[in-house]
Amino acid sequence: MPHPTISFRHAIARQPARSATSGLRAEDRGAPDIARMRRDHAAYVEALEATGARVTVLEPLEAFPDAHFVEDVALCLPEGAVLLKPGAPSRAGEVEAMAPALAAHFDEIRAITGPGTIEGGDILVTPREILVGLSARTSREGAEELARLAAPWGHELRICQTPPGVLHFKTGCALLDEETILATPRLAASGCFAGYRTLLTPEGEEPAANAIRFNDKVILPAGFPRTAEMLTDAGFTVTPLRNDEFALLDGGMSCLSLRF
Ligand code: CIR
Repeated sequence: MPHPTISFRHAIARQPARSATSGLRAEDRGAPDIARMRRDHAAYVEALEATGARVTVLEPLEAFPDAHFVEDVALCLPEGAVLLKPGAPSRAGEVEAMAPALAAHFDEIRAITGPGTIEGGDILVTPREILVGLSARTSREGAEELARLAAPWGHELRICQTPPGVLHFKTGCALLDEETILATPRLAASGCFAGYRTLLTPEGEEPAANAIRFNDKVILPAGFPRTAEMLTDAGFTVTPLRNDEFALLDGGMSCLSLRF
């Protein structure tokens, strides 16, 4: 049976802007439909709220097409928040826009100043450590600066590698409970989850790994029935949510919220 996990009382999300049609993507598979994207975003917020959490939904930012992927610009820890430094130049200005929302919840806010870069999608916080996957967006210098900022709060950071060609570390993994990680076989094969219990996405269902455990739910992108069944059999309560539009922009379930 799943172990109890850290509970979340708040989340911050941001509505997609009309400019989201020009969001970054590794491969152009067509522009997302904004109306559908907003409907799916609303369903996501509702799913978080249904667990009893309060969700702050920020206004769209037309100047920043990827700004609804709020996870990448900040890290929320129990002791305080860290403003990050995206590796995508077009996303740099999103950080400043997030600061006021964090100030409403955190007394202590630190900031990555560079020269390294680090995006939240590359950070997996577990009860024992902070795992950071180096990627095209997250540099060793960025990870090391985060390690220095988080150490006085009692957090240890371990540097891993996001597989080449994969946008973010958490594109391929999610923390399901205090000791269990859902991961793609490719990411798990790197050995970075040694000491954890891992559940692997079945072949062909790798995008399902971009999931989140939020209070009593595992929120999973819809369309991955074998993963959903595996998690249900393992004792988790699974909530599948449509993710087609966000997937066109390389987004999954974790990137749409900051959770604390
Ligand atoms: C980007 O390339 O930055 C966005 N289109 C997608 C960001 C997804 N973020 C995440 O998985 N944490």
